[in-house]
Amino acid sequence: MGFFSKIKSALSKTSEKISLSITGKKIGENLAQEIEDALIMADAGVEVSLEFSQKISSKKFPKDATDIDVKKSLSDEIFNLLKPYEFDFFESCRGRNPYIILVMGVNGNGKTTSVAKIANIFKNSGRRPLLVAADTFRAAAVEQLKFWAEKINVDICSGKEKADAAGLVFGAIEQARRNGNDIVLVDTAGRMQNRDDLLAELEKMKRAMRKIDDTAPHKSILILDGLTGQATHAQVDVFLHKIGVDGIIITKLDGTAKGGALMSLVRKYQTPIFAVGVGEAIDDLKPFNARDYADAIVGL
Ligand SMILES: Nc1nc2c(ncn2[C@@H]2O[C@H](COP(=O)(O)OP(=O)(O)OP(=O)(O)O)[C@@H](O)[C@H]2O)c(=O)[nH]1
Ligand SMILES: [Mg+2]
Repeated sequence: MGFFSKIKSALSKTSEKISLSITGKKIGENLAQEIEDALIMADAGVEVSLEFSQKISSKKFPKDATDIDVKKSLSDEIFNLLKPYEFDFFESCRGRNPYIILVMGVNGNGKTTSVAKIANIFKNSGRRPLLVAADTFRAAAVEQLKFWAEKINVDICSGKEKADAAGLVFGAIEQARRNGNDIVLVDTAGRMQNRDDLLAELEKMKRAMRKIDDTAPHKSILILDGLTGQATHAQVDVFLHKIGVDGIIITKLDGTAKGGALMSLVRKYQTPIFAVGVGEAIDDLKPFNARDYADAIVGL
């Protein structure tokens, strides 16, 4: 399935209300209010929702304009907001060998699954990823990553339960160098943004990488759960300022009615969107495409 049909079905819970707010409606004062309400319900944020609904209501539509024209107009606003944050993540991961990617985020957001999905895309483009099971807190976490590594047939480096994650990462990069892995993907333990001790552990992992390559990590990705909607802002705040984030991945867009949160996120934090998760299967991670997202979310 192409990105558009996939994102369209994934976003259907979010787009339903936005689309209904426009479908069959006459262009006028009420329409703007309904669009604003629908966008707010979708977690697009008050600022964006108000701005876009005002733009639509002040726009001079031709007399014979239909609800499709309104949808196209709203889609264009959303597109213009998001386009600058579309990012060719997979192509960008070049120029360092191995290219080291740190994946982090709050518990259960989809880190491990995303690591597997990312690795699979790299593998299919002819690269040789090494997965690092740096979530050493839980034996089950290592098993979960091993399951994926086997399934997609990529290399994995894991240590003992409760092993020091930073030491493991250091060893993994050495292993990658020896064995010719050109991508190192570090899966880390879930950590709440209010746990300073766990955030410090991430810093320690970064220092361990830098003993080998002082430009590492080459990408730090924050994984956000689409079900959390705008409440992800608190997570972005902390990871951005305390650890550093190069880009975000929003998972579980397929299960949420809050898929508009992408709009409030980029408006507030201006972070690139590396990819979106649209399901549990291995190929359910897609590079973000602003046009398709915008059309899908208004129900075009
Ligand atoms: N529907 C759907 N489910 C997803 C998506 N991404 C991840 N999941 C599911 O979310 C659950 C948690 O995913 P994990 O990858 O284990 O999350 P995690 O961040 O590694 O979790 P911890 O290591 O416990 O912090 C799993 O059941 C995944 O299958 C997605 O895009 N869509
Ligand atoms: Mg995990």
